[in-house]
Amino acid sequence: MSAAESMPAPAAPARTAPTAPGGPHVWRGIIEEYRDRMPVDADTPIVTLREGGTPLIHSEYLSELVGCQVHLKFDGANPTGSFKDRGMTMAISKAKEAGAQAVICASTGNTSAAAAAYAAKAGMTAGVIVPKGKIALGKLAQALVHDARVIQIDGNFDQALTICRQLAEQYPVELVNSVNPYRIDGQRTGAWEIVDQLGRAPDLHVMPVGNAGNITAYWRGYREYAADGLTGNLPVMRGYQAAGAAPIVLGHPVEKPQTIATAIRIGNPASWDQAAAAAEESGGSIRSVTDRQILAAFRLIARHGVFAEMASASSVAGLLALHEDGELEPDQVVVCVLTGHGLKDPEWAIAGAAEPVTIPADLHEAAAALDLA
Ligand code: AN7
Repeated sequence: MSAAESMPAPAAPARTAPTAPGGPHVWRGIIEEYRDRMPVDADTPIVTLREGGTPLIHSEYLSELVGCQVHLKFDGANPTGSFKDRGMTMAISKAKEAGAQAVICASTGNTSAAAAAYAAKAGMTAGVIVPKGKIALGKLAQALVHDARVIQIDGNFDQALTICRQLAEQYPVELVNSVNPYRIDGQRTGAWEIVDQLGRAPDLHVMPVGNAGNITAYWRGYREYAADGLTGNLPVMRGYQAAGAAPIVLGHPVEKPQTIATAIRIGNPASWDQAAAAAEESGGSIRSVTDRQILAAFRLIARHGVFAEMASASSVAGLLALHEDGELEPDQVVVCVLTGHGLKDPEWAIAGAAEPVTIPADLHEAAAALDLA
């Protein structure tokens, strides 16, 4: 009898594959993982790229430097390379449930990348409006590769958002910026993951602030877990804007925001009041860091193995500023959120690095170039 004859006949393929197959070690995406806390029911079509479940990375270097236990929540490890996927899986699933065929958003880059990807997965059309010349190349590439309709304006994010709000009011398109409450619902999962990963909430939570949706979502997430007894403590929330785009710090909108951290180049955040409330209720603050501080933090974490984008580095810049100002208590548990991946904008990485060495294809030359010989 040949081996082939002893093999059982292949099972007939299942008529419909489950939407989220996998055993106990397979991450199913934030909606399935936290289904009982999400505004979905059995009929909601779940549009997912298996976002979330991102690493919480303990930083020995930063811990030693500031005298605390510092963890980096690396949301650059999401499918489109930023935390926006957490909100977008919810917003696009609910848009699909409502029968929408098209979605629209304004963006400094990451929201448009996520909207384009999730709309493509759902078989919907995405329109994205971005400030011309002010979004990272990788983010533009993402919107284009997923066939979004990309509109560039001679203007900034705030103006783009105004146009998108009006489009959604006057035309049959669903707005998927974070003024869409489902976006915030999805982004709460970042806080839940941190508590699930640490076994408690951190003492101090540090993050970038742009349009201010994410800090709103994190604070809600922590409070909900605390209300349900899943954490006994709540963190102090500290948000960091870029100094040239710091409306909440200044107390008034900034008409012409400027910063190298283009993701948070926002002068009139939509969730301003909620962000201010999160800071106040938690005993924290919204402050600013300069582009120089952001760039230094970007390089520092990269030198220790984590490549996050410029805007994300504002959280670490903020932590370092707290340390320098003597505002950290020893041995606190700290989480800095790294919201997006450094690969979004490789130009920044290359700009600050030494030129690669070019040699003939030769062992001895290689050994010499590496200072081995
Ligand atoms: C990497 O993509 O606003 O305070 O249009 O991409 O919730 O706005 C991006 C924001 C932080 C700020 N880090 O979060 C957009 C957009 C990264 C970001 C923020 C953004 P919010």
